[in-house]
This record gives sequence, structure tokens and C-alpha cells, in this order.
Amino acid sequence: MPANLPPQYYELERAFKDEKDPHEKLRLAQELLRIMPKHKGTDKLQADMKAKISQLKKQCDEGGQQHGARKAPAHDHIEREGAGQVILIGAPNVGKSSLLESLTHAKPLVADYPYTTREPLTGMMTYETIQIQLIDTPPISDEMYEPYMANLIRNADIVALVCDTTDKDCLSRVDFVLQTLEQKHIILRPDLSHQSDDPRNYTKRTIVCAHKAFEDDSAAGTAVVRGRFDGYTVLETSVLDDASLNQFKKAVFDSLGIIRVYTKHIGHEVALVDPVILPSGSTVEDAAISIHKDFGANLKFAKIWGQGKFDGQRVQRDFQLSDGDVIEFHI
Ligand SMILES: Nc1nc2c(ncn2[C@@H]2O[C@H](COP(=O)(O)OP(=O)(O)OP(=O)(O)O)[C@@H](O)[C@H]2O)c(=O)[nH]1
Ligand SMILES: [Mg+2]
Repeated sequence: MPANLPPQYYELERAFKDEKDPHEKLRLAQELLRIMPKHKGTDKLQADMKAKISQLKKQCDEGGQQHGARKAPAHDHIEREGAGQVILIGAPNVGKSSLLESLTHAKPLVADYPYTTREPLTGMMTYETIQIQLIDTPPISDEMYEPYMANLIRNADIVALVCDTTDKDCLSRVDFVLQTLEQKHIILRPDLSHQSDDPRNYTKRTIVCAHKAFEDDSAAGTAVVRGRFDGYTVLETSVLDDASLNQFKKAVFDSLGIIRVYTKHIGHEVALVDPVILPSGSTVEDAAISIHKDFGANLKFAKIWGQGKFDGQRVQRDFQLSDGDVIEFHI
């Protein structure tokens, strides 16, 4: 039986064959399997691709050390910590490290000359009752692009694209960053509603920092950044302005698409600490399962406290939760 593969399959297969980076090759293999029509004629092709995927997974786990190849760079992947992972990227000297320094306890090198940051550095940013991980990165310019950046960006939950509003070449520098990433098939978008038709492309939710704002020479730059990034969340930020940093934290939280739910024991007061983090739209059942799968199975009903509810309102397992809800499980 003929395989009848769609044209985009062949395009993706070419990219897969040319790709050298095992992580990216794995991603392309998984995408090939996903778009492959599933019928008798593709049985063998599916089996071959599954074998390639498991071989690539092994190779990635071993750090790309097959056949004496050099170990993949250690920065290729940064383990996610906290409620979400945000990667700060941008042209040289725009203030990425300064943002990390102001928003977390990390101590990056900050200097008034470009190419200060040579390696990624992480820090934890506190937003109300949760911690969100930030990654500071080396700059992207015509003189510098670290190959591990593509994987770091793909793995992060959201991108914070930092622009220097006091730099008259701000736009051409940020456009260079966008073009460089597009060549690596990473497309930065305000949300994920417009996925590219090209299956090689990876869309990343992005917020934009019009940084070094509120300076004498930053107003024009801020307007230019706003114009260029119409439709995006554009935040005026300055390390000298705490309110702007708090707005950044809130915008990051809103973009992560998560909710915080606090659990309480029957007959106890609630402590608004250590919330359960769930994707927006999660239900009472999702919250119960996230604690323990037996909990989900045995759940009879729950009581809820939160905005727009009666205190202790009795709800069923399919009830949709909101950020900040307090929940008491009854099993
Ligand atoms: N006025 C003003 N200056 C800032 C602000 N944030 C950073 N700077 C300055 O901008 C310069 C560059 O800051 P860095 O944080 O090192 O910039 P970077 O983007 O990490 O630079 P690279 O690592 O070289 O890419 C330093 O002189 C900072 O003091 C800000 O909000 N306002
Ligand atoms: Mg830096």
C-alpha cells in the first residue's frame, strides 16, 4: 500500500536529515511521526521513525557522547524550577543581566560595555506566593550567537525580549535577534494562536521589555518599540523603578497561563503559601490528581473559597478553578 505522505513531510524529512544537533533532530523526528498518516502503508515508516526516536533519546540522555563525539554543551538544557521558566534574551548591553540582578538574588556581571555575559545564569523571582525561574543569557548579535540558545529558548515557558530604549539602533538590533532565531526556526509571537504552517517552526510566547525606560533619552525609543511590537505585551521597565519591575512580574505570571490554588484541611484555617500550580482552565479533579492520583479517584466533592463564590461553596469534580481559589477536598 502506498504511503501517501503529505508534501510538508518531505520538507521536514530533509530538515531532519540535515540536522546535526541531536536535541533538534529528536524534535524533528517526533514531529515527523506526528504528521505521518497512520495506516497500513506507513507501518514500516512509523516503526523506523520510532526506532530513530528512541536512539536519539538515548543519545540526548548520554549528552551526545556517541561514537566519541564531544559532550553536548552543559548549557543546552536548564532544569525548570518553580512555577515557570522565563528566558531573558536580546542584543548586547540592553540590560538583561541587570533585570536578573534586580528581580532575583542572582549576582550576574553587569557592565556598561557589550558582551559581558558569557554563560547563562539563573535566578528565582518571587511573585506574591510563588517563585518563577529567570534565565539570563549571552547576547545575540552579528558577532555572537551561542548555538545552545535555540534549545534553551525552546525549553523555556516564555521569552522576555529585552530592548534598550536609549539606543538609537535598538530596532535594527532587535530585528537581528528575531531574524537569527527565525533561521533556527524559532518564531517569537505574543501568543500561540498563530502557529506557523512550517512544521519545523517552533512558536514561543514572548513579552517585550522596553528597557531603560523613564530616562531623558528613552521616550522616542519606547514609542518605536511599541510600534514594532504591536499586539505584544510591551512593558516599560527600568531597574531604577520598582513599580515597573512589579509590573514585569505580573505580566510574566499572566503570560505563563497558570493558576495558583491553595489547599486546606477540613476544619483548619488556610495558609496562603505553597499553592498548587495548575494550567489555567484546570478543574477540581485536576487539582486532586496533581496531589495524588488516588485522591482524584476517590474524590466525592470539594468546597471552594474564592472570588465570585460563596464561602465554602460545594462543587463537583468538573468545576473549573480560578487563580487564588482555596479548595477543601472531601473523599
Ligand atoms: N539607565 C538604565 N541603565 C540600565 C538599566 N538596566 C541596565 N542598565 C545599564 O546598561 C548597561 C548594560 O547592562 P547589562 O545588564 O550588563 O546588559 P546585558 O544585556 O546583560 O549585556 P550583555 O551581557 O553584554 O549582553 C549597564 O551599564 C547597566 O547599568 C536601566 O533600567 N536603566
Ligand atoms: Mg549580561
